[in-house]
Amino acid sequence: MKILVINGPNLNMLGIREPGIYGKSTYSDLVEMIKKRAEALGVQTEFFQSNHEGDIVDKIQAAYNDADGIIINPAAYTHTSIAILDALKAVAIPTVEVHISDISQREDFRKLSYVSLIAQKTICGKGFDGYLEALDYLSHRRVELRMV
Ligand code: CA2
Repeated sequence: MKILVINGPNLNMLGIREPGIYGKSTYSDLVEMIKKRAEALGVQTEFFQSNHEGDIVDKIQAAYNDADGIIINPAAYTHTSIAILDALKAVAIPTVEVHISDISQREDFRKLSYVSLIAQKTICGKGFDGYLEALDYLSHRRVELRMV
């Protein structure tokens, strides 16, 4: 099973600024943490971070017939990008949306998420652990599908 982990704009800055909202750990810490859990679960992972909407759309399209699941934190594009929503709809790969912060408790403009319209599950406000929960969910979902 292969899971593609996509992070959107500015998440490469994790640990460098705004530790009060996003924590002190870096993007590489996040990747290492997910890799460790993936190894324990026997799941293959691929990581992609971009500050560019079209590059994220290209990556989602490239996942068609390649990835079995997508974990995505679209960052600010969560609240604006119909293009990312459409790409996820087009590839129809089981998707979990993750946000480090609780977007429901922040500014009003963060309350709308286009990706939530397609995601099987949305995890908010659990910090980096949200990505691990998403990985667990997608890998267990595979077991359930096998049993059907
Ligand atoms: O809580 C999340 O994970 C967000 O997706 C993060 C986005 C924000 O636009 C969403 O509303 C919620 C922002 C990511 C920016 O990350 C930074 C990290 C360190 C320093 C500055 C920004």
